[in-house]
Amino acid sequence: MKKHIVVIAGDGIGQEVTAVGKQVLNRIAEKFGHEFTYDEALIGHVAIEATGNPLPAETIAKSKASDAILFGAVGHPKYDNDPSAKVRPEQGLLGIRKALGLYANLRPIKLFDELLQASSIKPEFLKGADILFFRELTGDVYFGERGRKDEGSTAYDTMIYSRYEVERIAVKAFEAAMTRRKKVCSVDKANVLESSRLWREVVQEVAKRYPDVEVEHQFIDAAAMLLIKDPRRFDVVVTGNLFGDILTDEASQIAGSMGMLASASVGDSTGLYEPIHGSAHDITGKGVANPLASVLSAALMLDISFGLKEEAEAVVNAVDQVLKAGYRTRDIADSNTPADKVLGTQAMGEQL
Ligand code: GGG
Repeated sequence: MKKHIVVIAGDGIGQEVTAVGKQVLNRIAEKFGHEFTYDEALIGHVAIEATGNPLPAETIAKSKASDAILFGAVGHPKYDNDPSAKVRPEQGLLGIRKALGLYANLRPIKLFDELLQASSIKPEFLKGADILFFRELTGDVYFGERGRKDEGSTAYDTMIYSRYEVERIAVKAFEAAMTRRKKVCSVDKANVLESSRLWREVVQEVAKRYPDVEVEHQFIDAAAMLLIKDPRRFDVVVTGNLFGDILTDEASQIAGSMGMLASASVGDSTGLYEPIHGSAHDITGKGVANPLASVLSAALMLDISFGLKEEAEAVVNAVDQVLKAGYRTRDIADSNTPADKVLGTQAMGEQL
């Protein structure tokens, strides 16, 4: 199979982890007789530095012309400490999702057995946890009208959803549930927010088309609590952009680390595959970032965009084997990990 992949490594550790994700894709191509070609494109802070624009037109054009995108991360601390900055790296990521119509962000929470002890949650509440999050990605407060008024002393962001936007993500979630344990939990804040009341109404309508799927609705505050208290009660979770962003960072603790969570953004155009973690400037350039989220994102690409199930499984199995052999990056190491088994980014990649 011939496929053309655009690598958008972005900022901070995005560069380091994406290099390992690409290496793994190359090994798969060699082993299974595929031909993967690559191009590179800029986004985020590195794009602002090079062009003044966090999402250059060339990046969109290359992405649209590709079969899949291997993405790293965006962000830079200089903008975090400058709330008045008009141009920000995150505009690149939000912009590319919108430009490509990538409205569904799949975030599998996969707990490898070997990492049971690495999690912040007690193993007896955790073993067997397996959740697939659907985070809506092109609506909500991230894209609603925002601004300042009263001479800058009041700020607002608008949480907005249309029936169409909710329906299409709900359908994706229910379809996925049909292939899993047939349970959907929809998360909103319908006791307070009008956009959440529409969300719940539409999810209830979609649910009628899937009588075999058990549906529950949880408020975001309760869902955040239940995720830690009893993660095994969840199968598919569907929620909006902001709630999904927050809940999946929380859920990363089920998998042991943010460095373990992959994601797939899909919709109207080329799929984009990225770790859920950001640019992590505190560890950038130190060679210690966990590359496994990028590697597992590459596995999602093989499966979802290319339909290469066996190849995707080979990647997941390789990660499993490396963990079984005791190798850890420092975010998933614990006091029982021998020093010679704690590896840096590249060395971890070489074990796969
Ligand atoms: N790889 C994920 C990433 O770069 N995250 C940083 C970020 O700006 N995230 C915002 C979002 O995911 O909506």
